Amino acid sequence: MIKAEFDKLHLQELNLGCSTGNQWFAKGQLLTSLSPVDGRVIAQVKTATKEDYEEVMERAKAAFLYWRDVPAPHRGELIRQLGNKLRSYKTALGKLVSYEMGKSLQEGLGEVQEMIDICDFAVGLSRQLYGNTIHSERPEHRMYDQYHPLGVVGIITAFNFPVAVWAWNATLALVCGNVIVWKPSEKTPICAVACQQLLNEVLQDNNYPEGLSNLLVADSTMGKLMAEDPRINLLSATGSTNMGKSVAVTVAARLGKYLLELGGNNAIIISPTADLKMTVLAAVFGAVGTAGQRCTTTRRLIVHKSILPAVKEALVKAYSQLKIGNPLDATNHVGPLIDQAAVDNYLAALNAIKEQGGTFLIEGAQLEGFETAYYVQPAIAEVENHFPIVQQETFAPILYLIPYEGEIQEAIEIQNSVAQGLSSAIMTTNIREAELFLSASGSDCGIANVNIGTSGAEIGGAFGGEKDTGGGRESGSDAWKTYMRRQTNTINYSTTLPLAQGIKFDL
Ligand code: UN1
Repeated sequence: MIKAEFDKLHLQELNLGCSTGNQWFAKGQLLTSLSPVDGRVIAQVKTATKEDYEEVMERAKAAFLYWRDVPAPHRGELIRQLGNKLRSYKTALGKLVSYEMGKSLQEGLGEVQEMIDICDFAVGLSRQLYGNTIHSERPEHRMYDQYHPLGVVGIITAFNFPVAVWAWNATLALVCGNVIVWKPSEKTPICAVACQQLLNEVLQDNNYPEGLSNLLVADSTMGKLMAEDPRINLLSATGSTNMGKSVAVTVAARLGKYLLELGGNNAIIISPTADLKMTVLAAVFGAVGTAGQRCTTTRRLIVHKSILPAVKEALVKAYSQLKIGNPLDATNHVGPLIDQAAVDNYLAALNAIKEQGGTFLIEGAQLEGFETAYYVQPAIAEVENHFPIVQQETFAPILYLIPYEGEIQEAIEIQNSVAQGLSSAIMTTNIREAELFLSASGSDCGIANVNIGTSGAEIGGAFGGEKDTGGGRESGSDAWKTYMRRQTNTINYSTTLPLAQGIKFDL
């Protein structure tokens, strides 16, 4: 089946993981992509070397000099065509995402839909890169601010959203007049080759030059090169907090710009007035969707003691209905983890929960009888928020239950008492609780929801979070401003030179 999808994505001939558009080259070692679904080899790609990187950067720099002068709505036209291309390849790309990453087919298709949505957003944006006009304090003067392209935008993405997170960055960066250099996760190189190939086809249709969109399939040393390189004007990196801290230090040392979207430790507060049916649906999708490997995955439920027995009962019932198995089979809810290292982390976390005093409502285990050893049982554990294991993000389907007894402030305090600050939610029908949760003394996260879960954000909002999540914002709202440089302009159309602040300087 997957071979046919490959052919549809025009991947038959490609075994090179470095591209500047039409041209593919790479001198590095072969990287083998194995599917976590059935353990089969999907394909091999040659990785990019340091020398290949130099070639890419030279072409990217040259392409920027051309692209920055193309009017923004014309840049938007390229993205409009990319959106259409993605519409026609949605099934093929969605299946590839599901097969290479292991998420359910529905979620693979959903990821491609996010790409299409951000294309639509970016097309509109290409006519709305607005600055302000400002009234000058000096007579016959005019002031405004405007936004110019930055240059080369580096994009580092993680395996869990192998195509959508690239699209969030790539589409905005391109309509803003930048060129892009993408280093995808080594765990999902074929998804990256497919995206680059689809964008290449659109670039070719428009006779655009090499270097506008570049791909570097390589290991993390390539990410390090990008972080150190002053030719990368913005480095947007998605991944673990450890990775982000290393990127931040390296980029900051050269006073460069970075945009970080790192780990989450997302909680849903369940108040006594919550609609239990909606709550369970939100919690279960949030906890087991993408097998717990979203940065927005629901990791903690902070439940009022009075409804804890009812919540537990409903969760056990819902988990007993979960179907675990091949994610390309649309009847399954949960696919495999990405690889053995992920399974090891999951098992280590289960041990740590026991050692630190937690108890299991649903025991976790590595499952047998599947096509690979990466399928695991989604687990639920009763814990205390301060346990070291609860404080860290384990990229696996482990849901923590934490009770609170008093008022909503206590639940908010627990919710905020972690290092990460990405996504958060409250399930309540009490307007006072909801408003407090959203107020300055409420959730400290970049995303705060009422009566929906922590994951599955729409592209229209700015996406990202505070504290150890890195502070960056991608995707919608005015996140585009990060991809541009701001300039303040003052024009004097009088015949005199009055100074600001009323200063007199007569000669
Ligand atoms: C991620 O896990 O890095 O909000 C991105 C969500 C998705 C994006 C997740 N729209 O769950």
